[in-house]
Amino acid sequence: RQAAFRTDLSVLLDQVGGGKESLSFMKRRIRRLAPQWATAANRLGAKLGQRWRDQKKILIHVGFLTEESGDVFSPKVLKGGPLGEMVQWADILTALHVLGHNLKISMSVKELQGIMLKVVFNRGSCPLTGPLPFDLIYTDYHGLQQMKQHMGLSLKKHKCHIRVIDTFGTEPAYNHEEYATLHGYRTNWGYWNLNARQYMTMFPHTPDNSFMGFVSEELNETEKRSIQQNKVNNMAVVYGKEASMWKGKDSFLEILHKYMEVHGTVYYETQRPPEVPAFVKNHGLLPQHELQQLLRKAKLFIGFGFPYEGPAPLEAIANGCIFLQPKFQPPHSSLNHEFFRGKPTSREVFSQHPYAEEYIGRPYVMTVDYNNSLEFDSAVKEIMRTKVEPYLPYEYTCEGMLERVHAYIQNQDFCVPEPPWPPLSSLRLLVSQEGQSCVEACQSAGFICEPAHFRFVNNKEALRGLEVQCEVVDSEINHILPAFSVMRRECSLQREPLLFSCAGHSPKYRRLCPCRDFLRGQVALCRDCL
Ligand code: U2F
Repeated sequence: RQAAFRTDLSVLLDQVGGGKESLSFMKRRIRRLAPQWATAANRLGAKLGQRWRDQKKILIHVGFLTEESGDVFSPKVLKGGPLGEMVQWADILTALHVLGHNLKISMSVKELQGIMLKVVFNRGSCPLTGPLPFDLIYTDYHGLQQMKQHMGLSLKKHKCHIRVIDTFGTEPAYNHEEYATLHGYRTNWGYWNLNARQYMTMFPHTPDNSFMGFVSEELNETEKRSIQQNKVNNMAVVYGKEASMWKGKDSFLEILHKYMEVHGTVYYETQRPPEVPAFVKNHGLLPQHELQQLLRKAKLFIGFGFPYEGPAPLEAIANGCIFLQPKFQPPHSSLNHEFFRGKPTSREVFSQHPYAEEYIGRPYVMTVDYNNSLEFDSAVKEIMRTKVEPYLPYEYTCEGMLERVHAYIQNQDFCVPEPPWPPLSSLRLLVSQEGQSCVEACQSAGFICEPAHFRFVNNKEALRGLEVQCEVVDSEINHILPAFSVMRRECSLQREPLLFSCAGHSPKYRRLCPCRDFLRGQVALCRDCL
């Protein structure tokens, strides 16, 4: 069947159910952004014209909100706990619904079992042994574990249909069970032996994974103009809804307060948290739409290092603020920071919000060394002088997210060995420097690493084409391959396709890197990808 765009979200809102604060938060968000999604659906509809879109049967099982996973998130929704994951799931549900797919949604193991039982009843076929009644399954690491328990071996058989929503991403070396175990990449999460592109992240962290994202506020021209007229040049909002995020930040707050009125949205029960200085105007945790109003007036949104990589800086910039954040030197990673420890990635994080730094940058984002109080001081002064317009990268608009999810759903196929998407026309073969990853090598040439293209460059012809001097060409299981050592004139190809990795690097090796072009503002897609 052909999928038809939907602009009415009432069926979706009924499907999400209720009771828990996390679900109420998601429903409020879905309702609030409904007009924005409707406009986006119409625009994307016009852009795609008469193109056929398959309607898919999709199961969505949100594992981290189930009681069985411990659900630590729901009780903290109104108390300053993380909301980023709920923002993203609300937007994923909306995007799939708006694109016109057939959704079954489960937020508890009981619902999951109910859905599976209904399938048995309606079709007379058992999901444990028969064909999978879904084209796609969106879940997370908790959900994956639960589905393994309840579907047993059949999950393995249907693995290629799964998509795992994974905020910070999973690199191939951590995902391959045997390799991870043998080489010290074993963590709490990885080792599912999926194709690494089946993990979908919140920001485009490593191109080894697919970038799912979420959306932010969009403003029309009238709103943009009125925001610019009503900006209060000396008003700052601090990023951090939990008091602990303010701990030890007094000296920066003092400097900031020399120039600006400082606002906060820190959760508190009865008394002002001691971490928040008396001169700060604390509004308490605000509902999302009230936070947006506050950001519309403010000139500066300032981060103190935590939380990492959340949605709020994008919302601030979309509402015309400049985001000031600390540089991390040395970078934070799973090797040296508690928060990242045990996460299946060795990505190094060079600032609180690398996406804001690398993809948005000045004048909207200023990343400075907070240990240097002069630098900090002059950044604040510069921000007060600088005029910016509200800005939102296309990939974080509703239309951008719909376009990307549409492209994935219609084209990404992990069930066939040689999928034709992304098209080969987008491939640009490059060689990395020694010690450089393919993420960096492609980036420095204005491209992005495309793991789907490794299979085209993992051969002798590619080495010959590059005029690499190889005395031997062998094939091994190692996540930095294909690569060669100049010194030793050794060339190695990759024997395990699951270990094709953009992220890997090694000091002695130059890597063969399959890069591709990308659309401006939509890094997930190449020029011929749509
Ligand atoms: C990130 O999670 P957080 O929830 O801490 O991320 P934030 O950037 O603070 O923002 C989440 C949402 O909270 C909303 C705001 C954002 O959409 O509109 N909000 C609000 O409704 N009221 C307020 O007063 C203040 C903010 C990240 F997303 C997670 O993946 C990580 O686990 C976490 C830790 O790094 O950081």
